[in-house]
Amino acid sequence: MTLLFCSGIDNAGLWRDALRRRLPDVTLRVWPEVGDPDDIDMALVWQPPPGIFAGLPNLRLVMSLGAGVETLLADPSLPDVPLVRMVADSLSDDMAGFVALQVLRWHRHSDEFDAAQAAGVWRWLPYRPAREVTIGLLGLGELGQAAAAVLGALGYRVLGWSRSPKHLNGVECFAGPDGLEAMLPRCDQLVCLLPLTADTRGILDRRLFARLPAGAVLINAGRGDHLVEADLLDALDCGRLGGASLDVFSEEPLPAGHPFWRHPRIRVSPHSAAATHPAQAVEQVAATLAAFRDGRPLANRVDRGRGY
Ligand code: NDP
Ligand code: OXD
Repeated sequence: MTLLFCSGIDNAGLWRDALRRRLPDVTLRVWPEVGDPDDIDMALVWQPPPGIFAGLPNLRLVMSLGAGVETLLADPSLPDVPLVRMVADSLSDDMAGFVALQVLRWHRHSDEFDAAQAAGVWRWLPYRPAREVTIGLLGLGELGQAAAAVLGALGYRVLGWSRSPKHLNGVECFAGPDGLEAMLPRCDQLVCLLPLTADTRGILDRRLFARLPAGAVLINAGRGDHLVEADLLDALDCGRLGGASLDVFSEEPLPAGHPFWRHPRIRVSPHSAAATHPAQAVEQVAATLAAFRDGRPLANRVDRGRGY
């Protein structure tokens, strides 16, 4: 088996070490040093150059280094072979931690206290008990469920929305368009952990913001194209929304001079909510390759019809 690794951001050296240790019988090539393209039968990629697959005629399996696969699905050169996305406990832990960090930051006046400290002012501010604060999650998959568990452990009331109906301990679950309409007016903070698909693109728009309680907070760690940027700016500027934490953007890196950088009610992070750590994620790669070799069903296989 010959595996091509291609990522502009993941550390190829760490991945090489992890793969060699865990899968010594797999031959590794690191983009752009492909060698003979006919040798490559598997690829492990994050946002590879568009069209990359056209030059790999013997590819039998593609694995995504990320959980979201919208970029791969949009590449017409992607062959009709199994596509497996990243699911790892460490990714879920990281995302749950990011969501908790942002929820607490807005709920517990973290920015106001930073500003007060900078001014040398002792400033007490009231806050509601966590059990009276409701957090809505858009997406109840691997990451949404991990976030729900941590928020629940912190005492928050957790609501969650998915495409198919669910029953989850400690989460009041909603599904489908009617479920969303019912959930939104109850959310003090709304967290987007959806995949980007034709159905979810632009979902965070003025219509959705109008359904939230006045002053609600938005946290987007899904994809930048879930958000209609101009609608967010309007909603913040008129007070409909109280703040936003944004980890993902339509254009990444977020361009210099973009209004999000300096908006007083927006907190920007550089697509760092959850990372794929090689030492942990290599276990999923190994499990996928073992199942593939044995002809067993592949876990975390992307359903191309659904788009995630
Ligand atoms: P999953 O596929 O496990 O979960 C997706 C969830 O979204 C499911 O609950 C699914 O519903 C729901 N969903 C999808 N489409 C719709 C729809 N039209 N209406 C309602 N619900 C819908 O994905 P993950 O949790 O693993 O990842 C989610 C996303 O998080 C990724 O696609 C990626 O975009 C983003 N991400 C961001 C990172 C970051 O660092 N910022 C890191 C990793 C991922 P159902 O359960 O019914 O299928
Ligand atoms: C992912 C991501 O999809 O990092 O894993 O956004």
